[in-house]
Amino acid sequence: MGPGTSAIYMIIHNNGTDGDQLLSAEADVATAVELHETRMEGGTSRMHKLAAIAIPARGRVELRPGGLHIMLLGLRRDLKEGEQFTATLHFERAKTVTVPVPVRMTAP
Ligand SMILES: [Cu+2]
Repeated sequence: MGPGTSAIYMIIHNNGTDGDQLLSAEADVATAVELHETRMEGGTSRMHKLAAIAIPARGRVELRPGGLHIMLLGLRRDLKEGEQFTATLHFERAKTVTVPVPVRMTAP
């Protein structure tokens, strides 16, 4: 997505009876991690920083190219296809969740 940046995509499930919110994320491969949403505006896609991503009760939210994503900014090193790093997600209710993130290259 540009030099020194990348994005994390995943599906977040909430099996609970209460809604939850993803509040922030961390990954040691990046100096900054932000919650983003890509939206089309006047024919061009632009990314917006979000304060949180809501996960509905007994529902799921898909983070995917062209939509919601976790943005990695200021990568500390090149990410290589096939490697894996760890991301830490902070939720309002579920608290801290650590997930493995496999690296895949996508066409620019
Ligand atoms: Cu982004």
